[in-house]
Amino acid sequence: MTLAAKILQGDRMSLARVLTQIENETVLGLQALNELYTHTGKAHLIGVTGPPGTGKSSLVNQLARFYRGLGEDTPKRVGIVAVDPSSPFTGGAILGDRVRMRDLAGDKDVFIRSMASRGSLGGLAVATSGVVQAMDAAGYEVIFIETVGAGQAEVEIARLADTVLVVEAPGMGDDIQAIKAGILEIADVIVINKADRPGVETTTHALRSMLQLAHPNSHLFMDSGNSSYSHSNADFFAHHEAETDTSGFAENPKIWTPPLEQTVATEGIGIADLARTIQRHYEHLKESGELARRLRVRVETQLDVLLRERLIRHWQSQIAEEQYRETVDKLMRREISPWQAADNLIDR
Ligand SMILES: Nc1nc2c(ncn2[C@@H]2O[C@H](COP(=O)(O)OP(=O)(O)O)[C@@H](O)[C@H]2O)c(=O)[nH]1
Ligand SMILES: [Mg+2]
Repeated sequence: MTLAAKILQGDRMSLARVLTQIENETVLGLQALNELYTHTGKAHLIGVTGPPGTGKSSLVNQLARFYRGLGEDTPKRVGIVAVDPSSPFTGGAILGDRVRMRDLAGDKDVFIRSMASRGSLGGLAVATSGVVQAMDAAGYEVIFIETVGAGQAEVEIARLADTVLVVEAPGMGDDIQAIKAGILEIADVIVINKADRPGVETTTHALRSMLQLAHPNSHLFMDSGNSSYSHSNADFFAHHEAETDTSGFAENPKIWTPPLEQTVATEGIGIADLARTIQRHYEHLKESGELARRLRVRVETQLDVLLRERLIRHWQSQIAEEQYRETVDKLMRREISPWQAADNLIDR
């Protein structure tokens, strides 16, 4: 029996082994993914991102407990992928996660995997997507993708998800500029965790202002035909306008308004509400056709990365090292331009 077949039968050991193969991009890993791919596309992928220390792992732990039946009648199987794009080591942050997610240890319907940086960012995103696909095929119905930090890497990885939670915390609100507008743009739900700490209102207010500042002309957006879905913070602004002018804009089922949710992850406060909001977003994605659209973008992105990789590898196997060196020498002597050099090396 192949590893993939064992995974489809629910064998955790085989899944763990295949995930390692996928991370290392081995032939065995790729073979397994080929076999597993037709079984993917069923899981709800939830991205969790935001600055370090805001409580992402604690939140994932609580949400996972919720999905495991603490707050729901039908328990779901939960997969968790913790990605650290900043570190090549599975060091401190991940160890901390283990402690935060201790509650889930021993539950055979929860699968936790940590991934650290290896090589290129594109490579990490592809590896993460492979790991998520294997978990999806293995029957994990809700899969969390937690990323550390708040840079471009996080945005790339968060895009792998259907629903993106951006987690912030009070105190960081004082330094609101630190919150990258880019990270708010990809948010489907904004979570203000550590709501037990002073300054929650300040942070909430600051985040609202940030969203409005990012789209000062959002009223123009509101007036335009709003039948098309826009994954934009303008929707958020529009919602607040709608609350007062009762234009009914917010009632448009095709428009998603990224809500702000307050939680205390360490106490489990606000988790049920957050889970409901996540579910509402998933329903919205399905009803509006946005789920299919995001899936298509994801499939295209993955295909593009793979094509690029393979084309370069193919090209490298065709070209003599000697010819490459000679071309660089010519470039150094300014005999040809880099554009000519590239052309020369490609259409020989
Ligand atoms: N006071 C308070 N502390 C929290 C809360 N959520 C998490 N923490 C603590 O904040 C620290 C960082 O949490 P962690 O989940 O590792 O954050 P991450 O880096 O975003 O994954 C830990 O010491 C948690 O116990 C909360 O809601 N309130
Ligand atoms: Mg964490």
